Amino acid sequence: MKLFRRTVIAALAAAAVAPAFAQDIKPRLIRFGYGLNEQSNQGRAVMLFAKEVEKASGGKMKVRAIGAAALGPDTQMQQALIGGAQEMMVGSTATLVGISKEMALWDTPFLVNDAKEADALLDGPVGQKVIATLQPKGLVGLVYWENGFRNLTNGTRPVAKLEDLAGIKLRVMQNPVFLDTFKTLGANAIPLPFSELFSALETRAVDGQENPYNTILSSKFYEVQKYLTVTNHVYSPWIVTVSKRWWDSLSATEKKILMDAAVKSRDFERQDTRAEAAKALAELKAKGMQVVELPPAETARMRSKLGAINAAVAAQVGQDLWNETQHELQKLRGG
Ligand code: TK8
Repeated sequence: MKLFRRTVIAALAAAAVAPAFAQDIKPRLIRFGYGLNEQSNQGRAVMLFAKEVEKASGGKMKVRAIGAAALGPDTQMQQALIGGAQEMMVGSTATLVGISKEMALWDTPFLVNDAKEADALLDGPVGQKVIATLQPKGLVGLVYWENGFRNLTNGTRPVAKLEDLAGIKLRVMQNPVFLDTFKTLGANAIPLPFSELFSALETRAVDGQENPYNTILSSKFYEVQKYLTVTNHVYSPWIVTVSKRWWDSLSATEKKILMDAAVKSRDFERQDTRAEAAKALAELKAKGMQVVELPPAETARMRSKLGAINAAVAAQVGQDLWNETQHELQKLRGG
């Protein structure tokens, strides 16, 4: 009798901890890879995701967060997800264009003016249409996180006008739109995985790169780059993806646990990233970087050179999606 009562109490206690029902949740190990280090905005948000999943699954679903590209650069992890050798990752949408051509939409220079527009576009119907293109390719996209507005750094000279970019060996992501954008602007653009970037800058294999303030800070690029130009030339999203092969083996409860945690991680990540970015420029100056704010007239000159890039993106993602995007942006701008 005593034993029976104890068992009932234990069962009730377990149910209180994990309200979603045991048989719907199996013990799972989720290998979650990412490119930046643990101390970055990316690392902090992966940690939050891991905690949320463990909590919601009563400790049955464990997330093993593996940062600093220890599982390989974005493109390698994407293939591991497709093949089912890895469960989850977060990385740049830009490195997904070989898998989904529609992802190139987010590479359009100067597409959005601020974070509010970015959130509305990414979380709205356009962003959902782009995410949906991944499923037939073996990936399930859950949510977009903020990487952020990208800015230019280099170790050669202050870049204060278009002509200053001429001949600068600039690392770009492995993505044709970025490559063409910086070639068009006169730089010597070289595609490289992020995991090779610090050492390429250090050895002067390349002179410069472009990334949000947060990454310039967390990856310590200020140690190997003297000049920073505030260009805000494109807003980069990150995207949280799941192996479709693995996803299809999950119960509805398990899928919901992952999706809910992904949404929480997105909201946390955007806030955290924005708070960090607001302070980062001052910190980068304090670390010795020389900062140039690109004058609006120079931004306008750059934009006017990039007309052909926009047309190429429109052709790649399809004119319908492009028009819908422009229409959404007009609505957001009150037009
Ligand atoms: C991290 C990358 C990075 C991106 C880049 O894996 O490659 O420059 O901005 O955030 O996805």
